[in-house]
Amino acid sequence: MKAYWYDNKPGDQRLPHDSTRPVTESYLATLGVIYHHLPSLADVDALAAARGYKNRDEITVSPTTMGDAYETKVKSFFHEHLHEDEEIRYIRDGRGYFDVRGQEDEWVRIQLEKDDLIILPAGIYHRFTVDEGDYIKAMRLFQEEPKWTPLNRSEELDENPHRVGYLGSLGKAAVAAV
Ligand code: KMT
Ligand code: NI
Repeated sequence: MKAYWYDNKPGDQRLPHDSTRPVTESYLATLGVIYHHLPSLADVDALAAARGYKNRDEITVSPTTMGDAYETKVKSFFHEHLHEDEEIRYIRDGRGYFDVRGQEDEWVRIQLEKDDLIILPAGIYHRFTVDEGDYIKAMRLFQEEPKWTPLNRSEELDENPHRVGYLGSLGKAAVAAV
C-alpha cells in the first residue's frame, strides 16, 4: 500500500497521478479508511467473522476476462460515488487505485496490491481504477446478499443520511444552516 495526494493533472486515470506528497495510514484512519496487509487468508476470515460478513466473491478486472465491456467498466468504476454500506476489498493479484476524498474534499490516491485489504466507510465519496497493468483480481466481501449500488455524487446525495452521518463522524458540520 502506498497513499498520496492525487495530482489532479490531465491524463489517463490509470497513470499514477502521484503528486509526491505522501498520505499516512493514520491520516487515512481519520477518514474512517482502514488498511491491513493480510498475507494469510485466515486473517481475512477472522476479520470477516468479526464484522459479520457472511458472503464474498471474486472479480477479475482485465480485458481478458471482460472483453468488450472492459473499457466501459473501467470508466464506470471511476465515477465518483458512495455506498450506504461499507466497502471491503481484498486484493489477490494485480494492482489498482482507490481514490477517496480527504477532509478538505481533495483526492487521496491509495495504491493496492496483493494481500492488501481496505475498508471504506459508508458515505465516503470514492472511485476505483486499475493501473497501467490493466489487471486486478479482488475479493469483495458482503455482510448479506451482494449489494453494490453505487450512488453517484450530486448535491441531492449530499443530503443522504449515510453521507451526513459520515461527515458527522469526521466531526465537521454536515449540513449548512439555511
Ligand atoms: C469497486 O468497488 O469499484 C469495485 O468493485 C471495483 C473492482 S474491485 C477492485
Ligand atoms: Ni464503491
